[in-house]
Amino acid sequence: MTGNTKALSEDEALKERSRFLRGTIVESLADAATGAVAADDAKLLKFHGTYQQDDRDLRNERHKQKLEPLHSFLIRLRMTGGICSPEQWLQLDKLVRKYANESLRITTRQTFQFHGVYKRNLKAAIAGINNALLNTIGACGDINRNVVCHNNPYLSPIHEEVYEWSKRLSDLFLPQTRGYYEIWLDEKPVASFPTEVEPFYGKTFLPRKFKIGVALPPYNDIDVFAQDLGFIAIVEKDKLIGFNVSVGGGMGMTHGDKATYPRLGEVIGFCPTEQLLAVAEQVVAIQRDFGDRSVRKHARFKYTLDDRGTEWFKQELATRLGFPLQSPRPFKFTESGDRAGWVKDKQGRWHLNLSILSGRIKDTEEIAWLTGLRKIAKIHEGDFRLTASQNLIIANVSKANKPKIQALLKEHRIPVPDEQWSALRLHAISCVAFPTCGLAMAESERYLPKLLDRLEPLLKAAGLEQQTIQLRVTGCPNGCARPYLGEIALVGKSPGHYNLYLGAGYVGERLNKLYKESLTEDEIIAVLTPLIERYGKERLKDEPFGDFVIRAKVVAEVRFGREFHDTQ
Ligand code: SRM
Ligand code: SF4
Repeated sequence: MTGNTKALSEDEALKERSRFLRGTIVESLADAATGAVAADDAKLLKFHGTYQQDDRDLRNERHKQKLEPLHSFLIRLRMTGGICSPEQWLQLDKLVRKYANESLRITTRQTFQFHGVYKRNLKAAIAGINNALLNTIGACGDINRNVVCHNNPYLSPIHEEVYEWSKRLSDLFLPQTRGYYEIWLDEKPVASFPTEVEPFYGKTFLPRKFKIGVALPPYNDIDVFAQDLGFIAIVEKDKLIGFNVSVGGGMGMTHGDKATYPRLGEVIGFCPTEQLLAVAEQVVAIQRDFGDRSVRKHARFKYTLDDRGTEWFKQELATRLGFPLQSPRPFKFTESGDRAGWVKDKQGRWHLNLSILSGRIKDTEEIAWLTGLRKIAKIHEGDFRLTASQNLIIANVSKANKPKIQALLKEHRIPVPDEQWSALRLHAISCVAFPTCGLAMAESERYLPKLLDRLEPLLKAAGLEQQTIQLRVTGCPNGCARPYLGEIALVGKSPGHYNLYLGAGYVGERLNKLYKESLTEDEIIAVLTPLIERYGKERLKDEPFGDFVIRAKVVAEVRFGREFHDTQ
């Protein structure tokens, strides 16, 4: 590969010698003396869609008792555009009750995660997912991840067509190694590994994770500018004519390290539909060949672009394609996030948008989410759609089935969002964080309900209950809930302390800015109270909160990722 001359990172050597991601995973899984796998295998397992974790609630206590951490694994599925059938739902439900912590978790990339799978159950769980005709390959690791797509293909034939393109994009970047099938599905080993090839990725795959998303204006429900590669569908005279191409989005950064920053994708051109796959392939190939393979913190595509310049990139892309991209076509996003409650489409079918806080589907004392949705899956004739805001659509419900589903929702106390719900709650997103995430610095998923309970009265008092404000919470700066696109965002700094960011664009078109550092909950409320009061009184007609805080000079506008850390 071309690009860097610096020493390669250890991860590159590991990929190279891994025999196409096999490593010693089989031996690690068989080692009953520990709940963990060998360190190298833990890295390789990511490419297979699973992460080794430990229960952080128990970490100190087990350390004191000289026990090894309580290891378990998360499993992440690959599920393009977040679609699964009722049969698949039922099989996943069965698997999480048998092998995981009895919960399904909808992620911010429209797929499911299982948490709490012990090593001894890992193979059976992954095999079970494959039996459900789903898989986990390439859901994590230095590879193209789950392709996200606008969330309801039934809305129109064009929605369906755009979804089909996202599936093709996903298939284009699937790894070819048989290692996955040998390890998890007992496929006969390939006789001689040197003859196996990864035609696109090669032995070392990509320098870092890579993410693709497809949006269909006016909805930016997938945060297309947060994707390494975003496609914006362009429709003329009711016909899909092609896609604008956005490059270099990404959220991750490290507190206090200005060399790392979130960045929004730039729209660099337009391609007709028939060129889409060629464009995607060459964009990813440029990152494969020029991305930084020495310093992993600097290995994302956004840094390749900023280091070499967008003009260089456009030129390189045109050379590889044999043609330049056309000029971008006009488009306008006016909506982001999900709709709420029952929606009827043009064919008279119903779609129920359920709001699931942090995407966690489990039975609690208040709501029997897992049981209720299992019963619904048993009678549902349409399918399920997961959204990039961690919500669920029970899609394609017939008029006859609607009352049956309504009865099951009621029986299991599953709330249907209506006009009584605060718009803040409907749009809030949070990452997982404690107890499973090894990188969490503060609570996130477990903190969101409490935070909402304190923020909602402030909005009510200001007459803003129905005003959508994008709220994002994460337990660390890695950005898994895309916090730098929150009009209000809290990013964990240390237990109970958060950095407060304000001012992102309502439809994901502008990053936010650090406003206050390391606040406790009481400090967060104290800081937000006067801002929300002012917004209630001084906002212009239809002015989103993110725009207001910039107009009111509370924070400065961030135009480029590189300016993210600049002081005002
Ligand atoms: Fe993420 C790492 C969870 C979406 C940026 N992310 C992790 C790990 C695996 C922690 C780890 O490396 O040990 C987290 C597991 C927590 C757990 O216990 O489940 C984790 N990320 C998640 C999920 C489950 C959050 C959620 O609440 O839904 C999301 C799974 C998405 C999926 O289905 O594929 C998730 N992660 C994201 C997103 C949002 C997106 O893709 O739209 C981002 C920001 C966009 C981006 O990639 O720039 C994101 N995750 C990261 C990063 C920072 C990457 C960087 O460029 O610096 C890390 C850390 C890393 O890779 O080193 C990370
Ligand atoms: Fe973990 Fe940080 Fe991602 Fe939250 S943002 S899931 S704490 S890595």
